[in-house]
Amino acid sequence: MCAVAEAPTPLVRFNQADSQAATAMIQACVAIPAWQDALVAGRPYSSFTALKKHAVALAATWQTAELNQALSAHPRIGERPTGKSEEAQLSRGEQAAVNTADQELAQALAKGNADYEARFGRVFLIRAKGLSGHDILQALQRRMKSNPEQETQEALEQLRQITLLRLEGVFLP
Ligand code: 2AL
Repeated sequence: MCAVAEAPTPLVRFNQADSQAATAMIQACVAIPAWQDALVAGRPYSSFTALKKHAVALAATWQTAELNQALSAHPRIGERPTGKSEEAQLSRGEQAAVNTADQELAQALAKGNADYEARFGRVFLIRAKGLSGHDILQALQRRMKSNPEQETQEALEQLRQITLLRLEGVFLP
């Protein structure tokens, strides 16, 4: 018999790494250093479920300041980043169903983004995974009718969902 050593799971690596390496594993989930630090400080986790529970509880405290901080990791819908950074790669995957070759759609999204930024003062944020460009445009037009407070809550909810999706991508590859 030949015992083959199994590669450690991402959770085991996360639990055992030094703080810097552990932070690097989850950094691209959301650009909020306080969330990253608290998640790392909460180690070790007995399961991904336990880790996720802590991540969700931390995210529930986010307000406008955190939302603005996080937007650096979320390029505009329709402006798929070409970079090699982990954030850029994740974003490309999430926006994969947005057909940027459709000129009419691309123009409508660009105008929608500009209108949204003029009204709310920050980039339009949506959990894009699985949504077509038309779905996203529809959501943008619906959310343009919200008042600023409602829309901040909606954007925060979208940010929490993107963060969780990215976290699942790290630990349940
Ligand atoms: C994004 C992004 O990069 N990934 C995603 O789900 N949403 N950006 C955005 N402005 O909503």
